[in-house]
Amino acid sequence: MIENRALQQWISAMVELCRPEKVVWIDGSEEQKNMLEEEADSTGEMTRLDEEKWPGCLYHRTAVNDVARTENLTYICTSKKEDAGPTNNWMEPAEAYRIAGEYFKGAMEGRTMYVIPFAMGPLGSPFTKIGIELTDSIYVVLNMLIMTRSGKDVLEQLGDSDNFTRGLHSKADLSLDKRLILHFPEDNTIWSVGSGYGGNVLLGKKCLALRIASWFGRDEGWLAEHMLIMGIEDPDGKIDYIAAAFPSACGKTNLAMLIPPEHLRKQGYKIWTVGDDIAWIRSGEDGRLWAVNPETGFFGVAPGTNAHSNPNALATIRRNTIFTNVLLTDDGDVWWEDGEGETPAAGTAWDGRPWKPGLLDEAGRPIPGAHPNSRFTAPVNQCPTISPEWSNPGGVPLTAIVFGGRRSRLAPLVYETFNWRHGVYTGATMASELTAAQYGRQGKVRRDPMAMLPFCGYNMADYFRHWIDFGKNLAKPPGIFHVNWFRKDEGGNYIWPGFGENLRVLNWIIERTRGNASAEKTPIGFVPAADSLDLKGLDITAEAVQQLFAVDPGDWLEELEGHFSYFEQFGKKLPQGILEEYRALSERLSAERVAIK
Ligand code: OXD
Ligand code: MN
Repeated sequence: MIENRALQQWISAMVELCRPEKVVWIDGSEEQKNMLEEEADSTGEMTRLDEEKWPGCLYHRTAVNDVARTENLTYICTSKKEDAGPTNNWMEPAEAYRIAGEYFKGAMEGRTMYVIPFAMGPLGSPFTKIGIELTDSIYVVLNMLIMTRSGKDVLEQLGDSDNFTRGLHSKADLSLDKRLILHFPEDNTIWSVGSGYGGNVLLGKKCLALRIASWFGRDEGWLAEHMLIMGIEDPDGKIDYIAAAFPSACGKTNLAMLIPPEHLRKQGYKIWTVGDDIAWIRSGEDGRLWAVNPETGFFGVAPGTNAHSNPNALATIRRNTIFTNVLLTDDGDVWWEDGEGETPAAGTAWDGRPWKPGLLDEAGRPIPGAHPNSRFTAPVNQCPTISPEWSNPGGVPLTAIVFGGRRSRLAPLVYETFNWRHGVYTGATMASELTAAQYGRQGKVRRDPMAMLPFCGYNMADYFRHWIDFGKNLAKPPGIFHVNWFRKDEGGNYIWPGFGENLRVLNWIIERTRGNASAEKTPIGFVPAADSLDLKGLDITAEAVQQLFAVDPGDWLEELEGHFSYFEQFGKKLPQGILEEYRALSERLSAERVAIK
């Protein structure tokens, strides 16, 4: 099928290592996809859902010990440890190949090795990177067909070049003690073994489009970011694009597909979805930043997706979608907590056990039918709000970059940073409360710079430096903002209604970049002046609004201690610019505290 020598040699070596029974090339055709779906359904690896309710949809359950990304088993394998930095697990490359090589040895015996040529980014775009994933999982193939541009067009584009990411994946025996997700940026290689969970095994996504791509971005002068991209059309038909970084499961998919509340819809506001998870960003000749979504699918969290939180996601997943670890009913229907429709009387839970409503665990807590990190994989172009520009090889121009976290206290609903470098500092000190997408205690606050903590493929201090340098020569840099939809009052209730109403905040951001919205200066940045944020029709008291925008210098000085201890781990590598921002912020806060006293 192909004449690329580098590709042939690499595949031969991997075949020798993994010893599959046969090798099947994925060509991207509908016929082959149908055959694979048929096969997955007949072996029980996947289950076809009811054709009427869920046309073209399949269901899959992963092993119970394999339901989220395993960050503790994810490594950056560089010759020098300091190139991976203190926030990544590191393994010496030869050692990593040796250990994982043992796990891969004969791991595909009796199985098929699928060869998936895939592109991240539109074919022919200067943004695009090509990868080849070898895998023994049909589930991976069917997901990659949704999430990436895959098949023979990609091989044609690759030609005889050896410039492609070499991805090897085997489920092996799925045991946790033989699971490793290894990145070798110096070799443009990814090895993933012992898992079948999307974030660990769809190698185009987190592994290539973030970890490996961030490494290339540093060397080639661009940014690979954990960001959604969306367009906001105003009543005059002008569309502004923003890219926004939030840690996993903080609602990026919901925001990217937001439905304007009625009064804004009536005025003519519209949302255009470009991407929900990853943005590759380059500077254009016009001095602006341009962003591309390298993916072609959404791999979204199912629980909590309902007609209020995200009607567009519901419309997107009506067909040709793969559901993973949600509840399955006997008649081929799926369901998840905080979703739509009536709770089924019975079904099979994410862990394969019979389930019915009202089941409680030993501690008396409800047993969920769907895993909290259960997912849907759906094609981007089925989204009702998909932007006509989503596949534009040149990307879309960015008006603003938004950072956000899940903070019950401290951070105001929105603030604008003073300039690019202060914006970088704000991104670098982002923090969020943990959710189900990560292992660890839910609710605990962790620092997650630019939402890239689990995804930056090199030393995070060098990443901060790259960000600072990247902004230096931009003639028209986007504004950098911070948002927090999750602030709570003393009673523990969210103050801001969120969801569609977040558009009010995005509008303020855009108006601010146009010089139209007034703001008040605080030590951490500009917050909306009274009456500057449109609150028409919202059931929110003046006192609550005040709480939303409050910046307490005492609390922030405490927060700053957290910044400092976080930065300490980077030692001398921490860029001077970050330290200067830290000092300046500290001085502004101290002065403010004195003024208040
Ligand atoms: C994701 C994640 O799946 O960030 O997108 O974990
Ligand atoms: Mn993500």
